[in-house]
Amino acid sequence: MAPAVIYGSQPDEAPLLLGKNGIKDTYAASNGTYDVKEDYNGDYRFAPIEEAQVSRAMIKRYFNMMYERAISDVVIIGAGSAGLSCAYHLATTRPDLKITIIEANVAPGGGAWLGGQLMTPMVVRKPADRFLTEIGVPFEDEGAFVVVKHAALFTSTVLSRVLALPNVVLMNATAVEDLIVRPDPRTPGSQRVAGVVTNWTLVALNHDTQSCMDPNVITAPVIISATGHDGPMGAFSAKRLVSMGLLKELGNMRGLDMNRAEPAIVNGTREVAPGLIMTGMELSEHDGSNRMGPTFGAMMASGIKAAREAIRIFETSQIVDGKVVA
Ligand code: AHZ
Repeated sequence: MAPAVIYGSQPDEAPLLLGKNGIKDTYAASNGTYDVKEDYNGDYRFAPIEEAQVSRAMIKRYFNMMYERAISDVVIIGAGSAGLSCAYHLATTRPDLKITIIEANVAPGGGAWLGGQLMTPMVVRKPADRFLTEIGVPFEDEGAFVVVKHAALFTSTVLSRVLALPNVVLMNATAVEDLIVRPDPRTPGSQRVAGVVTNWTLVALNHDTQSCMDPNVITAPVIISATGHDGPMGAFSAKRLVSMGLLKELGNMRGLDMNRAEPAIVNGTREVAPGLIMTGMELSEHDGSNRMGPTFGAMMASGIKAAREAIRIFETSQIVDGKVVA
């Protein structure tokens, strides 16, 4: 049987051939052969590496990815429970679309690593449990709702499913600082959101301490904002729509009512401004709807609805070079 190639075959990354069982063998590489050994009794030996190979392995992939995604099909702002659910549904339904997720935090997942009051279980009201079944998250059935034993089981599963999809990239530690707007060819006289303005989050947090540090841009015919309710980073697009005159005023998130809040978020998920779909708790700030507190079904269902809205835009628009032209 031919040995398995376990490293890339780029000239700056020696292709390594894995021997029988991968336990100990001689590795053949373009620059010679060497021994490795998987020995946990004090003689574990790695294949050799040059520091520059590590740098180049990262740099070329990351910057090729940025180059390629400068024009994306869909940008999702925020990788919380709504943004990730949206990314999963959209990327699996439309594998032809290049979906780029921008997450300001180093750790994707937003507020979905815990349930409520820093407790671990996650409550999901039916029928949103169907999404858990689809992505393979086990739960306990309590009748009208289900409970995942740890919120992190949901978040790590949806995150790993999303990241494994070939049409999705995630740029974390990257903040959306502004929106690109152009005259809307579909509605004369109105503005269309046509992309995002980004910066490394650590740079975005330091605009007041340094001289001008200009941003980068990504254009896309559809932007999906999933930045959560107001907070240090939240409700970004809703607030920006107000400050640039595309929304009169914020509705402001109302007090907690689980029964009103969850359907309001799911059913209200829509294209709130041409080119900009809003999902998850950011919508409560835009529309002035209630919060639901620690029940997460609406985040999953709103994410799915946002994905469906995006598909509708693709099916009804003429798009050239990442721009809606008609
Ligand atoms: O870091 C933010 C988080 O991961 C990210 N984000 C915010 N602003 C950003 C920006 N650029 C890039 N300018 C940005 N990323 O967006 C993510 C939002 O995730 P979240 O978990 O805060 O929001 P969600 O709507 O997905 O889930 C809300 C969960 C809540 S809050 C709540 C309540 O308070 O009642 N109830 C539920 C279920």
